[in-house]
Amino acid sequence: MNTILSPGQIATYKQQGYLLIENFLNAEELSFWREAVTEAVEQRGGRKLPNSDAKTGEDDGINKESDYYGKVFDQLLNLWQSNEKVRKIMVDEKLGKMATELAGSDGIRIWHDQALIKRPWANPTSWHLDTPFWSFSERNALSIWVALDDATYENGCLYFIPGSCHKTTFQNPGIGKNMDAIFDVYPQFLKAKSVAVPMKAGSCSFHNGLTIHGAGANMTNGFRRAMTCAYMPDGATFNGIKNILTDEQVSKLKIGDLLNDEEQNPLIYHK
Ligand SMILES: O=C(O)CCC(=O)C(=O)O
Repeated sequence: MNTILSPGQIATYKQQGYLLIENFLNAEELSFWREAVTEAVEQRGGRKLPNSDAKTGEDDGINKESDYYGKVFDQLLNLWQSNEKVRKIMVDEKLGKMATELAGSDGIRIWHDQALIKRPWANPTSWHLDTPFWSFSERNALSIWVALDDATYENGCLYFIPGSCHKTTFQNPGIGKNMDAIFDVYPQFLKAKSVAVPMKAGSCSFHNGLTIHGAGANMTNGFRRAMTCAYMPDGATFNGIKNILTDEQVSKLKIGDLLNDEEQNPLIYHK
C-alpha cells in the first residue's frame, strides 16, 4: 500500500477537504481486497450490519426513502466485525496513521467500514455530508474510499465540493432523492464548482465527513464496487445520535461519554 503522505498531500487535503491517491493498492493487494470484500458480502446474505436483521435496500431508520436509496447502492457495514480478511485490512495501523495525519488528531478509531456497491443502472448518490449521521461531532472525522472497480464518469465516480468542509455544520439534510437538497441548508454552495474524481481500481480518496460530496448514477451494465471506512478521531464523545449503534449500546451511553469501546470502535493508530 502506498501509505506515505507528503506534507503537500496533507496540506491539499486540509484545504480542499478531500485527497486522491492514485495506485494506492498494488495488483496483489487489490486482488486480496476484492476477494475479502466479496467473501464478506456473500456471508452477510444481504444484512446491512452484523448485529441487526435490517437488509440492504430496506428502510433502516437512518436513510429514509428506501425505495430510492436502496437503488443507490448496496450498503454493508462493519464487515470487519464479521470477516477475518476484512478485519486484517481494516485494523492495519498504516491506514490508521494516514487517517490520523489527515485528521490532525492524536489517534484514530474505526467508526464503521462499509462496502458501497453500485449495481448496474444504480441511482446517483445525492450530495450529502457524512459526519452529521454519526454518533459524535468532530469536524476532522473522515473516510477512505477505495475503488475496487474503475470508478468512471459513466458508472458513478465520486464528486466533491472543494473546501466546503470549512463552512458546513452538523445540520443534516440526509441523502434523499433530491440531488440538490443539501443546498437548501447550505445555499452558499449553490454556485460552487464541483470536482469529479474518477479513479482506477486500487486507487483511493480520503474525504472529510463535512465535505459536500456525492456520486453519479451507474449508467452502465457493470458493477461499481468501493470499500470504505469511516474514521473517528480518538477522544470523540457520544452526541446522542444512534446511527449504527444498537439499542443496547445506546442505553449504556450518556451524551458526553467517551466512545472508546475497543470491540465496536478499535483504536487502530495512536501517535
Ligand atoms: O460511493 C458512493 O456512491 C458515495 C460514497 C460516500 O458518500 C462516502 O463514502 O461517504
